[in-house]
Amino acid sequence: VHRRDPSTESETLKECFRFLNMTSRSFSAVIQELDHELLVPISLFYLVLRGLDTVEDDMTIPLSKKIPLLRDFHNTMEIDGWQYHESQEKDRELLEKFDVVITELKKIKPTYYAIIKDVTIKMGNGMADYAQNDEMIKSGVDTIEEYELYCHYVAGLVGEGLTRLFVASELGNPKLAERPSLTESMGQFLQKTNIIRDIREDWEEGRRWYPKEIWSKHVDRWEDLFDPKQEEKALNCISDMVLDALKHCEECLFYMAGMREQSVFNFVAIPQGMAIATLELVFRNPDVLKRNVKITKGDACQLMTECTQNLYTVCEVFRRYARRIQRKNDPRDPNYLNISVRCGKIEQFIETLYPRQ
Ligand code: PS7
Ligand code: MN
Ligand code: MN
Ligand code: MN
Ligand code: MN
Ligand code: MN
Repeated sequence: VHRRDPSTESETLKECFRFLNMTSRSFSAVIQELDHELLVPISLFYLVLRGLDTVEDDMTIPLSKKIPLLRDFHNTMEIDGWQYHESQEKDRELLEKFDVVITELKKIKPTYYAIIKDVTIKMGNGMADYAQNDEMIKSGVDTIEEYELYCHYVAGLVGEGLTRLFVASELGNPKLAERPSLTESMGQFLQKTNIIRDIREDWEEGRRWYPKEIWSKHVDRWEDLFDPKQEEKALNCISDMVLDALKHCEECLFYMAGMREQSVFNFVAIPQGMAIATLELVFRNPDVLKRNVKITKGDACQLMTECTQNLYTVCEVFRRYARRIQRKNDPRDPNYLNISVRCGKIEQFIETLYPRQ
């Protein structure tokens, strides 16, 4: 069922949907299948955060301009006619015509608007705290705690905002709002996967999100991860990062068990399924150190089918990829045993949800 009805849409809203299709590969389709009540609010939520992220990612904007832009974005998104023409990023057209998003934001229910604004305040300030720059002597994150705080700002808060929208619209189980750690895990799992996969691209752009607390166990200098002679150590470092991301799986499955509406279930489950498949793809894969890897179209299609059914089929996806990670696990990896135990725990958890006789 297609929930959009273009005949009732204003020109500015049509433009917003064009931006949604232009800027998001994985989210645009699932967002547009959402229940009518949340379709426009979540599309605009996405575009606001995409605008903020376009500023964050643009390494041609000096920090003296970028930091105030990020910190003030929640005020900026209320200024009629506001546009930004100084970005060099791929999605710069969104900022160049951001006034259409502002126009449409003013039409949504105040409850929904307040949630979007609250997340924008917190995310913009968090991004500003972590803004990196190549002239900086100390660049990148040091501890796992700092790494998780960054993931909280850019993804945990999205989860929080979405959960508040699901509950406010009565499409989500109100009990979810009482379990912030489940919501946080949903965001952490997606963001950590993105960071693990983007190691090479982020480094080429002058950013480093892997925490020193993890990579320094494997190499002396960050650059050594990209030295072909030290490939084995780099793969062990990626394993360490994958092991850390896998700790969120059980809470993600638990969160998804709380969904009560099919379009919302699909919207939350598809990205999670893509994430576990991506973790399996990057695990012990030397290509990650050289270029951006992506799951195949065929795998993505199968995942879409499986993640739009029910919790059981999503559990099957998690179990399949946990087993594939087990199979690729290398006894020479210092985390061999930890990874094996972690994958076993995920399988056990699924077993408790759906016991076999
Ligand atoms: C469902 C409880 C409002 C739908 C969905 C734009 C993707 C872009 O792509 O390295 O490598 O450049 O710069 C929890 C989505 C977390 C976020 C974070 C799930 C908004 C989104 C802005 C919570 C998505 C995780 C930056 C920040 O990384 O990316 C539930 C909707 C979700 C946007 C994502 C992305 C961060 C990001 P890239 P970056
Ligand atoms: Mn980005
Ligand atoms: Mn970013
Ligand atoms: Mn321009
Ligand atoms: Mn990234
Ligand atoms: Mn990027």
